[in-house]
Amino acid sequence: MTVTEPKTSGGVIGTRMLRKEDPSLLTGESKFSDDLVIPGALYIALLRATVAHARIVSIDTSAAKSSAGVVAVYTYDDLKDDWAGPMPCAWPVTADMKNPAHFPLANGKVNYVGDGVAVVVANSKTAAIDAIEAIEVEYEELTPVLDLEDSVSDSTVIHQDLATNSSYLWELIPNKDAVDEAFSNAVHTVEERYIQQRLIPAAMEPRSLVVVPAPFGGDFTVYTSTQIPHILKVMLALTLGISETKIRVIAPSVGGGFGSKLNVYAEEVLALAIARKLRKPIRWTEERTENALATIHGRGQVQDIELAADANGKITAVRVNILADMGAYLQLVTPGVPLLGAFLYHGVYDIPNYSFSCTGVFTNKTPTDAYRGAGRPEATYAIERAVDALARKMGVSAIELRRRNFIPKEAFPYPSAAGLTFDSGDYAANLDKALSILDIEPILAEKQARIDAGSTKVLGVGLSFFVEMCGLAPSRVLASLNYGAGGWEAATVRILPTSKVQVVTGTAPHGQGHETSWSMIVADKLGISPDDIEVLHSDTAIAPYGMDTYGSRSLSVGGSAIHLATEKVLDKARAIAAHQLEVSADDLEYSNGTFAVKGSPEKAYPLAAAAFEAFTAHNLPDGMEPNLEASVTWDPPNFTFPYGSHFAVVEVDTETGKVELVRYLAVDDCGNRINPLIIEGQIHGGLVQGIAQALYEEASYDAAGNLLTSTLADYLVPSATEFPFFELDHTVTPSPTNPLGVKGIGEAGAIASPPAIINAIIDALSHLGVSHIDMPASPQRVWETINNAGK
Ligand code: MCN
Repeated sequence: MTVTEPKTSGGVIGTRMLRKEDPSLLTGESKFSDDLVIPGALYIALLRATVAHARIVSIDTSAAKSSAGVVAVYTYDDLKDDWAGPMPCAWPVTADMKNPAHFPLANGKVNYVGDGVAVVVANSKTAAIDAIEAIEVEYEELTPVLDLEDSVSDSTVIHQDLATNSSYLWELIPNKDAVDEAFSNAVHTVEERYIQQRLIPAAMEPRSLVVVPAPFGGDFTVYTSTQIPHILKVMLALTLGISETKIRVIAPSVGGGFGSKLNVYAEEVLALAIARKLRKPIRWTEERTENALATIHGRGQVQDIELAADANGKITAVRVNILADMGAYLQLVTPGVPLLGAFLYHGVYDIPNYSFSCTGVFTNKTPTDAYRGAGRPEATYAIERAVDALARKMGVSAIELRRRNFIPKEAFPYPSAAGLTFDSGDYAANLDKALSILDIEPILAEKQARIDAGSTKVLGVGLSFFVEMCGLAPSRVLASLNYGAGGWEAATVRILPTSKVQVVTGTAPHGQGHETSWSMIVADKLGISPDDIEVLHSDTAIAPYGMDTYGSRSLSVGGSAIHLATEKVLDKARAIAAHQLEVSADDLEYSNGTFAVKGSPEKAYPLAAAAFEAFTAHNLPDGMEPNLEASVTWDPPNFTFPYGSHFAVVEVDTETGKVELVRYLAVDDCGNRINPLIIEGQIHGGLVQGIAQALYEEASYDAAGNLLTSTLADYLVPSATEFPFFELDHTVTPSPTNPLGVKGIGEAGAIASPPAIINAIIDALSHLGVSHIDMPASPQRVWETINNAGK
């Protein structure tokens, strides 16, 4: 694939079109799973473990069973024949990866606070929740394993049958000797340890589902708040032993996922199993505290990173060892999350020698899995902090050191030492643009003036220059990583007899504005109004297959499939027009909904006429099938590699430790831009989540393994008032790996921002001897760091 410019002419791509989705979302017309009115539905509620690690001695459900409104109460033993196998993990990263059997309800032992112990089925939500209280469970408590390094020592083993807490060791060490040699010859080295705290995704809409059995025929419709209706359908079929043809999954409007709804959850399996057993609709919506306990967490790593550099600061090697917290069980893609970062610990730098290893370990905590950026924020944080540490050690500016090490633009497509091929980039130009906007000199002067005046409000500037791999695909590369699904995407474009257009996509948007973007792609190509285009998605009965939405893949893979299907349908329309005009298709040019003979514009044939002709099929070219419709399944040849410079300017109060974000500038490059308004919204959202990781959020546990941050009063999700207005700009290096020349943007903000903030805080405090601080940089932690500096 060598396309470097989008083949667009319609003037729609690149415009700030308002999102088509918003009027119905803002007026409440859009329906979420919990809004659906399903007569006769029963409700389920789960009794969850209140201890982190314990054997279940007994469960007494008798009182619950006789509670008002209760239809049934089930434990593992009651349902063990209702599923065909354990909960799925679709990413066995190594052949010998250890994966404990994980069932929707605990089998004799609980492994984290929140683990499901029993399920009540009742005729109202309140009756189900009340009956939960009546279940008596006797536990024999075991020592909880909470710390990653304690876990590795195996002093207490969580899953006895595995005989170890280590799930896997995954290594990417293309040439160990060369790495060792680079470190022996290095003039400068840094050796850093960073902690990636656990985060709670906290989507605004909690998880919610309704399973409706058909009155006859054994079919089920599963309405669920998911990012992956297609993958979920396959997984539910396999886990429950139900023919895939009998399951239809519909994701109605979904109020955010951020990776947490890229999963198969116990409640989905339980609801379907119980609906099958009782032949009744079953519904469930999680409480906010259940969301904190029983929806996956993100991050959770201890990162050791070392850099070797020559006298000039040219980095010659990077060596990384990670301990990754799997939590109590492996969810759908838990083990693979660190691998999504494994190839990026050299960042945007031309580092010839690379060594990465990751040990995935179990703890008695909520399972982890993909959270916005999944692996790539971790990698970016480590390399961008380590480069700053090296610059401090060498006494050169962090900006200058980055310039000395950038992959030069002439080197693209760039074969990285980690084994990827970076598609395109011009990092120096992007940094130049950011610096021209930032105007750093007055900020540095003010910073120094405040230090000289002995001010307690000090300033710092932090830079993070990120690159990520997204647009998850190609299938063959995902196969080499043992990922259990493809990376392609499917699209159908139909021009209907009335010349309205239907687009069917396999992507599953949950806040990303696909209905708008996909309409724009088709409108641009066909020269029609985006309002005449309807996008159908997130229903497995409408789109037979798709690979869903995650990994900032939807535009570069799904959008490209739509673009190609539109070209294909236009070719068919062109053939119809040529037949009607009795000319060769090559003699026709197309613009704004009409084919015309080149040089004779009066000889014209509208697209609308072709659409109607394809419907009546009265006079089609010989052998042509009726209907104006085309389908494409697109599997790109490579990932895409968006990048950008992010600058944070912070003011730190040295007396209270409070950090105030004064400015935040992001200059992103996501290749060609379909809708700048949506792009900016995506960057804003990502930035808020990344900055929240740096400053506010942490899933904290006590020594017994209780989650201390299980409400939004304790878990500090910031709001708009915590942020300055973000300054955004961009550069454009089209990706040569897809026909639109686009790269993903959905995760960029969350990937880039944490190191920008922490580097800025360290910059503000370095004159006090501070060279390290962990996230979140809460006022208390900053204050303690200042007071411990130099001790
Ligand atoms: N876009 C564009 N031009 C580009 C790149 C993107 O106009 N060059 C537009 C796309 O057309 C699309 C949107 O930006 O409308 C995001 O596209 P893309 O980067 O392909 O990402 P996905 O659509 O695959 O979304 C997934 C990504 C991920 S992985 C997480 S996590 C995330 C995110 O999107 N979760 C979100 N954004 C979110 N936004 C909301 N509101 N809620 C979430 O849960």
